[in-house]
Amino acid sequence: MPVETTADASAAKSGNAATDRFREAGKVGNAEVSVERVDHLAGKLIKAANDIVLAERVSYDEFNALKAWLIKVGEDGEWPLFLDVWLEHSVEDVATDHREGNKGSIEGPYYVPDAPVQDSPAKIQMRDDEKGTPLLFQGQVTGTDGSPLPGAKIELWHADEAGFYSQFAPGLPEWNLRGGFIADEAGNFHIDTMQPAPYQIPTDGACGQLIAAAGWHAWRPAHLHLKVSAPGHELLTAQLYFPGDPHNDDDIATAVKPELLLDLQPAESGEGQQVTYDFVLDPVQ
Ligand code: MBD
Ligand code: FE
Repeated sequence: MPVETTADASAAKSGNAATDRFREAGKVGNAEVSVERVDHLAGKLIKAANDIVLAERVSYDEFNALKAWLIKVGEDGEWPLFLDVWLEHSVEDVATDHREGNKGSIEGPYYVPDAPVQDSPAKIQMRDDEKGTPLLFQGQVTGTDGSPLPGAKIELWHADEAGFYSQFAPGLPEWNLRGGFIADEAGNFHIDTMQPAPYQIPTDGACGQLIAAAGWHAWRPAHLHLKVSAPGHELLTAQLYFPGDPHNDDDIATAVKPELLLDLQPAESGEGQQVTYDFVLDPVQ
């Protein structure tokens, strides 16, 4: 078997990896959803679809195109991608609209738990010849009452300069550009990483087929993914974005919020950029 590289990346590989990851994440089969709630929600969804068919006079050709496409979404393992791109942002809004601390954003399909953890200050795992612009990401984690949260954990994961995520595109070291970081006794963290590229969702799978058929674009703006946690506080899942990215205003995943834009400065080290971004966590209710 020849060694795989990122040139061998495909929709089905990243999609099936995301599907496997979801199955392993312990989110399946442990939800308590009552018969009444399923009746209500599934009933509403089916009625909404029927209303569209009747109002838009959907033909058998269109119905069969939908059926074939839904089959392909499963074959390509792209249900996590499809749902996270086009639906998760609303679920995230509902889940977090009570918060007074930081705005969050969607997790997306490419989180992997249990990345290697280091004490801050630290450098995220990357290849010796990792390409791109160095990025120093630093800040402080506090509670909504302003008190610092010593030992808060910041998990960071993001794409590389070519737009690939380790463990979802072949040919990358397992934990490349993924890691956990423990803030110091004042809640401060300091992480050296590399600026990610804008991300185009795979074009050669079912989601790409829909995007092409509808004449949409497949881009997400460049982003950092984060989970910030501290005992007694709600887990914050967020993404942070780079001002000036052409897709900040038309993210395919509708996951950009003004509060999540970074204020980048030239790095004091002289290499690349640096940014300070503080996190405020809500207490557990
Ligand atoms: C991503 O990198 C992502 O963050 C989301 C939400 C969907 C697809 C790819
Ligand atoms: Fe992402």
